[in-house]
Amino acid sequence: MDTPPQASTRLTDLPAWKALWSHFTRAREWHMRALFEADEQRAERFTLEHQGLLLDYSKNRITGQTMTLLLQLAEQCGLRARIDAMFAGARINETEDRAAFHVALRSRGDTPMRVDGADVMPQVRAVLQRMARFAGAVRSGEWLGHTQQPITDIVNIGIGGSDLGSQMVCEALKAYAHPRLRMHFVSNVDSSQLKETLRQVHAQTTLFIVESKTFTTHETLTNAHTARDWFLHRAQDEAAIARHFVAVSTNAAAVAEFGIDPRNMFEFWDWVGGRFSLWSAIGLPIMLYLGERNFLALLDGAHAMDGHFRDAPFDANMPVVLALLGIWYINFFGAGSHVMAPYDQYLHRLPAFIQQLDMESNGKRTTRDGQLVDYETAPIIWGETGINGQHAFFQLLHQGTHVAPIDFIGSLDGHGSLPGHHEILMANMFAQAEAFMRGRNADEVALELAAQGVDAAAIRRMVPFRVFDGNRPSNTVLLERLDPYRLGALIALYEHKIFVQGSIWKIHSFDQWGVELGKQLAKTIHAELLAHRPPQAHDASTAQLIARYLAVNAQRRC
Ligand code: G6Q
Repeated sequence: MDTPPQASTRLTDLPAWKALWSHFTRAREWHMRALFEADEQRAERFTLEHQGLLLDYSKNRITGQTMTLLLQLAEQCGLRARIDAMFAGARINETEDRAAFHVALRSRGDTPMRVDGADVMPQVRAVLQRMARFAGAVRSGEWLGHTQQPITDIVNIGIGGSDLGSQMVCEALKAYAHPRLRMHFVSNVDSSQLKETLRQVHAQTTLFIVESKTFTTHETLTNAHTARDWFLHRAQDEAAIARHFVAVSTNAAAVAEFGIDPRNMFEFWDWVGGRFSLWSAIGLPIMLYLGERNFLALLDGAHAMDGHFRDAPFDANMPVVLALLGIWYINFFGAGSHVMAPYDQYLHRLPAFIQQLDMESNGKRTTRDGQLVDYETAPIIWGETGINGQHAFFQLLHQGTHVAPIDFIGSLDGHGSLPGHHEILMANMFAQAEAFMRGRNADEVALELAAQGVDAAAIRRMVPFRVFDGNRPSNTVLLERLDPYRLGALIALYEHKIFVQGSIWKIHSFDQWGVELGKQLAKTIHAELLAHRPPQAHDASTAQLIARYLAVNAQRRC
């Protein structure tokens, strides 16, 4: 009997990897049109459904054999053990020596979820209850500002993982929002964002949430200090801060030092990664805007996807299948990017959110045992609402030279849409996916032009420009409707997809040393711009830019 490959074997030495390469030499010749014609059951065979989410992955350059080999790859990479380790609260974020235990945040019921032997669920539930009490008080109008007026505006100050998730969810579920509350998100240290936000709000009726896991992030603390000064200038009373500033952090000492009463701090834990944190107290803006019930439904949806991911066999497992398809294109077809195309205006921040989730998690080139990879890892994630993309960059996707798989995401239930709109929206989504798959060959173009009465010579001239090769892969994810539960499941689907890919690439998906480096470097130059410190040895370009900046600003100060 063959010995099963060890999880430590290099990816490129695995039997399934080699088998996939030989399979690829045939697969790259296939056209999906022919695959559909050859198999009436194809759509059904390559569709999965779970918790109100349907994934149709039939418009991919795959056969059953491709999926079998990809699934073997997952097995040979030790994926099962990786999933078990994540759900067991193991320290899988090894370079930061932490668990990556966001699944505990949405765990429901009484099952203990342990990190280092200790059940984290009592603290998770306690914070959720505090969040719910606070959100309930703000929403009901029981929580008043310092002049006894109810809160009308919430300004979230945070960046990256302490911004994008809450912002994306608040936008996506606006239809569920409290009618009195307006949400604002300030992440950029460019003061124009804060200035424009403060112009729209009143100190008496605004609640600021300062969100930072570390409470050391320069952008966030600068914005928070400026907002505090703005507020104090108007309120003229330090005690009023307690009615208008709350913090979400793991760093209680820094919160207290900033001047926020620790009783107004909502805590989370080091085992929650920034980009996986919207389910924790970092989701406070979501709870405030949408209410406890909707926040819990979001957690429930994610929890249901967690159960599916942990328990479903890999061939019926949505995150695993999505991940493997990505591997197929990135590592074999050489696709360098992946497009997110939501056909739903409410999901307009989803591409940006998934971009961080994926690129910050898997944008790595060192394997978990410290070797450089000899294969590609995370693709560049980009995108925009599909309907806008169609009138902009889809041209390249249809007829350009890059292979970029696309995820189409839409909802079946057009309830709440203005009459006539939803059908047009969804017709476009289905049509685009069909066009990317089928394309339009020279005969079809010629026939169409002839039917329009175009003469033969003109047809010959026009055909090359109007031919679409098709064979461009896409997945379609259909939500029964865009509600908190399905959105929770959708986000968790992508979180797990990314984890599966990271596991196969044998990289650390839960650290982000690239982000840390940027944080450090800016500090040195900042001190130089303030002229607190003589310029360090920089390269000639950086030195020149700093000198030019100093010269202009010195002139302005004179
Ligand atoms: C996310 C990243 C990063 C982080 C921000 C903000 O996974 O670590 O985007 O969320 O740099 O960090 P703080 O929450 O510590 O301010």
